[in-house]
Amino acid sequence: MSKAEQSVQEEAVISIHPVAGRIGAEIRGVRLGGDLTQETLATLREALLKYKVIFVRDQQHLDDAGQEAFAHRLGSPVAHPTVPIKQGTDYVLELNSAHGGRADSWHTDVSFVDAYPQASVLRAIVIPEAGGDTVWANTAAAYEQLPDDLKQLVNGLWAVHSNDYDYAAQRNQVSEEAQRYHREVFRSTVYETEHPVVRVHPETGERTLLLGHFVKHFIGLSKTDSAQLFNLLQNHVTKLENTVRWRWAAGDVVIWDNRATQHYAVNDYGDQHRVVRRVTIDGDVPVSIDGRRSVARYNSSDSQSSEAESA
Ligand SMILES: O=C(O)CCC(=O)C(=O)O
Ligand SMILES: [Fe+2]
Repeated sequence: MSKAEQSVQEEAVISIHPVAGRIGAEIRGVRLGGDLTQETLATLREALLKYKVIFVRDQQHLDDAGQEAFAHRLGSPVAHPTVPIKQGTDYVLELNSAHGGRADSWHTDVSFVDAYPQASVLRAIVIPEAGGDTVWANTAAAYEQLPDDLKQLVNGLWAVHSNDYDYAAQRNQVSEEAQRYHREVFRSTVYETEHPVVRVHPETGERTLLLGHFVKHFIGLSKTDSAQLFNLLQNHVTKLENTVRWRWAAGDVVIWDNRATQHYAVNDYGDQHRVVRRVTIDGDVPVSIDGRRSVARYNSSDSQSSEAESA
């Protein structure tokens, strides 16, 4: 690279281009990595809080280590509680369509633990020629758009989230392999956590709806009532006006605020190969409108260890 080209790159102006009306912006003029300036980092953070999900094209220079180094700049990366990390990495979780890795139902990442990740950084490795988009929904806008009477209903409501949820019921097509993976790996340790349905965002102060497919039931409601209320509320979260859809290209990096969004990986690409890699950033324990904190009430490895101790 000549001196002149280098200085053009150093001076590259970062620009922000909203993608949908209520969520999502593409950031141009940035080269992600562990060596970002404080100024660039502040710009990214601000955009993330405002737009909830930010898209960066053409980050082919990043490898797994580079993705992890970038994640370190956003906070403390954290491994998934049950799914093994990709070999040779510290935190990378790979979703490979060839091995049943298709996240085709609406969720907030890892919401079955109390301090679930504040953000996820997802990098596209192999993308089908057509299909395989991802959709994000803005859970702050979803709360804001609720009619007042529904706001009253959810303001004091709490839900139990677990990784032992009904995996097959939430999807149209589920392969044998995916079901086995869910049973043997994903819920190898079972977690249950009580979260407020309305979480106050720790940085923006916005009220967000905390739902998604890890919800088992609402506290104080029967399974049947819970299911109906869940569908009603989820329908508000995932209204098209509230979403943004991204057409991936290999080398894209997408970062979302996991405290203010849900997402869904569209499973419309059949046998085509799709691989994405994720690093999540540690989060804090949610707080309700009335200042109560989420409670982790169970995890099956704890109960095994206490049984072992008492035996
Ligand atoms: O495959 C995708 O686009 C998203 C997968 C997902 O749910 C995640 O990485 O958290
Ligand atoms: Fe996810």
